Parts: sequence; structure tokens; C-alpha cells
Amino acid sequence: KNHNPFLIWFTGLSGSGKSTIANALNQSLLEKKIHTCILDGDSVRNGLSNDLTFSPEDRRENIRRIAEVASLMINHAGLVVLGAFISPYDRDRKRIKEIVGSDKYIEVYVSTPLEVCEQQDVKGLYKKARAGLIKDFTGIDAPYEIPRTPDLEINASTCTIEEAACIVLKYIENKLMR
Ligand code: GGZ
Repeated sequence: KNHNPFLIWFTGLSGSGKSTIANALNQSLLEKKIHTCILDGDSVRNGLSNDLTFSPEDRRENIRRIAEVASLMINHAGLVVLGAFISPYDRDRKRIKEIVGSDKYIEVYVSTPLEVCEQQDVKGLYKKARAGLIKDFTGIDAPYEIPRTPDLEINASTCTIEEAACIVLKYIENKLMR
């Protein structure tokens, strides 16, 4: 069964819950027999973008590549693509929208506060960044520009992963069937 293909883009701080929510949503979509592809920082930065740093220029190039790949997946494979990247710059997120087309771009701002992300510090990266062992770390010594017009905003510290995934699913349901 074919579905309207588009990109669901999760943006937010490291440890905000982007990938976890995207994974939960991906599971729900697979159960509905919807063909998807999920991309996140872990996978992309180990391969496609393994030559890039976290400088503003390299983050921009990272996001451009991902948007171009997503565009191919949408237009050639008809997939619903889920992307979970910090994507801290407004102009870079604007460019994703231009690359895939504004009608095929859904922006989900995962707004879990820095304090919560840093306190949980699942990978110990905030601690390293505070100690100066990682530089250009988003939220510490690199900026995160808050999305001004996201389609959805979800603070993962105020709901469960299942609830968060459900909110996104509800939002995209009519878009899927169009
Ligand atoms: C931010 C960094 C950095 C720096 C390594 N700044 O929590 P994680 O580990 O798994 O997710 C983060 C991931 C971010 O990669 P993205 O491709 O999503 O970033 S961007 O969209 O800005 O290009 C984090 C890890 O990489 N990481 N160094 N300096 N995150």
C-alpha cells in the first residue's frame, strides 16, 4: 500500500529524546505497514558525514546532505522519512524545507530543557563539554536557535515516549492518507 511520502524532522538538544521518540513513532508506522526510513546523528555521523565536525559550516553541510538523501528517499522510494538531528541553526532548517519541499516537511521541536538533558547526561557528553573536553557542544559553547514555527513542540520531560510518539502520529495521520 502506498502512502503520501514526507519528512518528519525532529530538532532539539543532545539528549532531548529526538531519536527515542522517532524510534517509537517508527515502530508505530511499521505496524501500520507504512514504509519508513529513520536517520539520526549516530548513524549518519559514523558514515555519510564522518568527515564533518560540529563547526557551524560542517553542521550546515551535514544537514544539507541529510536533506538531499531524504529528498531521494521521498521522491524515488516513496518513504516516510524520520530524521532526528540537533540541527541548531534556523537557516539550515529552512534549507531542509526548501530541499524536500515545504509541503513534505514536518518540523517537530523536542523542547526538553537544557537542565534536564544535562542532568540526565545519558552519554556523559555534557560533563565532557563542561570540562572543555568537547568543544562546540550545543547548549554549552555552541548555540541552539529555538524553532519559531515548528509544526509541533514536545517537551519530553513532561510526557512518556509513547505519548510523544502518539502526538506526532495523530498530527501526521491525515497527511499519510492524502
Ligand atoms: C553536539 C555532539 C557534539 C557537539 C558530538 N555538539 O546525544 P548524541 O551525541 O547521540 O547526539 C549528538 C550528536 C549530534 O549530531 P547531529 O548530526 O545531530 O548534529 S547537527 O545536527 O548539529 O549536525 C551528540 C554527538 O553528536 N555530538 N559532539 N560538539 N553534539
